[in-house]
Amino acid sequence: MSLTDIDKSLVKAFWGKVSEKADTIGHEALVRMLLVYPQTRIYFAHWPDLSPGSESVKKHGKTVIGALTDAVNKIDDLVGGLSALSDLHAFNLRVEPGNFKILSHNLLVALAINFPADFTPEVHIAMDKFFAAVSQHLLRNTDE
Ligand code: HEG
Repeated sequence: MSLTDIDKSLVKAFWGKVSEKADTIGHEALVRMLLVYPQTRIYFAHWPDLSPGSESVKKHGKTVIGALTDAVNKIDDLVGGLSALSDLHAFNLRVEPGNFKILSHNLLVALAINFPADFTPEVHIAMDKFFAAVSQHLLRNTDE
């Protein structure tokens, strides 16, 4: 399911608001992912501390949100925009596909909690499709 022009403008407008709380969103989404879906912890076993508020979790929350902001800015060329990250996740980290759905779900939860009024069903659909598109490109860097 590809992003329509309407989806793209909803994502851009909503992400504009998100930027004021970007680090909180990244941190909350990761915290939930690691607590609610503990099978995801295996990828971060090399961190000294995986608990909420730890330096590693906070730092990675910022990293993921930064990459998503980048992707919003390159929403018309996700293939090119995400190619380096795609190689990392597919070949180096070998993240199993199901984990992208888990992270996307937790991002949606964090967004809904922090922006209850702006997170309308239309925005929900657009963000869901956006995360699915980003995940797809991180899993396989082609536009087949
Ligand atoms: Mg990934 C590193 C973004 C899903 C596990 N992830 C990174 C980095 C970015 C990023 C920007 C740093 C890249 C670098 O150092 O050059 N990740 C990113 C996005 C998404 C995603 C945008 C999906 C929306 N990552 C993801 C998932 C897992 C995962 C689902 C596993 C559950 N990422 C992962 C790990 C690292 C990164 C283990 C290395 C972390 C570290 O060692 O600090």
